Amino acid sequence: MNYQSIRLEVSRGVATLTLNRPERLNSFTVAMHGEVRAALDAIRADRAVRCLVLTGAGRAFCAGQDLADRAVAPGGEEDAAPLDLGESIESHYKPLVLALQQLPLPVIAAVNGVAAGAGANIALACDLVYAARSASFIQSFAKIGLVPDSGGTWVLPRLVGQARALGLALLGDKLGAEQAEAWGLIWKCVDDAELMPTVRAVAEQLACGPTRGYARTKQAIRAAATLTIEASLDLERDLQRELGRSRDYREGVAAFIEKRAPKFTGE
Ligand code: T3D
Repeated sequence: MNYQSIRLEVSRGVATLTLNRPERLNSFTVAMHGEVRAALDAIRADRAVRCLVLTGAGRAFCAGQDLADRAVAPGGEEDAAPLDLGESIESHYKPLVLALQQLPLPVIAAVNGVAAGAGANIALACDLVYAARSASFIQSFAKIGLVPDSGGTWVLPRLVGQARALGLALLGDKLGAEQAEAWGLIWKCVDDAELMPTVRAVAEQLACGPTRGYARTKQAIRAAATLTIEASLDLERDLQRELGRSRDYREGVAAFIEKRAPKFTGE
């Protein structure tokens, strides 16, 4: 497919999806949502892809919704067609967050610059978040009278606790990558020049790993947020039963016994 607002590259088992509207800080339009959806469908269908990296072109990761598409004169809503942001969330942002979380392979956000509004929460929907030291996370919604969306109200208190979640969401201040790591909002902050090499190395490592086990691991950990301990134990039992029959498990055990490196296929 010929993409206009994103780039999609696949190499050595790693798909890299780059949001590519740098002049608008990679903010989302309906067209970009459509392209990201198509790319995620293609990645899901491609058995050669075993890890996804999501990043942004230029100096930003993503500035959330393109507000130029939302421009209404203040107080001029009587003349304008009523804007249904709920429809935008239902059709675009909610499916995107769920698609990233349900993709049966590890998804890494390489946050190369500012991640604002939905852009911040889309990064936080990924399984591992690496950020450049100069990057930042901003819950900008408060500044335009909105609620944090794209999973922000769900994920923020779970990651950083209610006090910090409320501080971030109500004040809309910029949170630097180092502080984000210190608070447990993200996995790692690295020097700017090291971001893509670090993420590439981790992605290639994961792409050579037991992908099916990773898929079930992310499924179980994400499900645990709403399960009882008993239900989580039941889920672990069921997943272990499934994975115990996989080629990768047999290969992992054989490699351990034979004192050699395993060759995982994701099957
Ligand atoms: O609407 C729905 O569907 C509901 C869902 C909403 C989800 C959301 O994401 S709501 C939140 C939307 N996003 C924001 O409110 C963030 C807006 N942007 C900013 O606050 C700032 O741009 C940043 C803090 C991200 C970066 O600031 P700075 O000073 O580094 O850059 P800048 O000069 O503000 O931006 C550079 C250019 O990008 C500028 O254009 P120009 O002047 O060079 O022609 C700016 O207008 C443009 N830009 C940045 N963000 C957006 C944007 N254009 C459209 N939409 C944006 N979100």
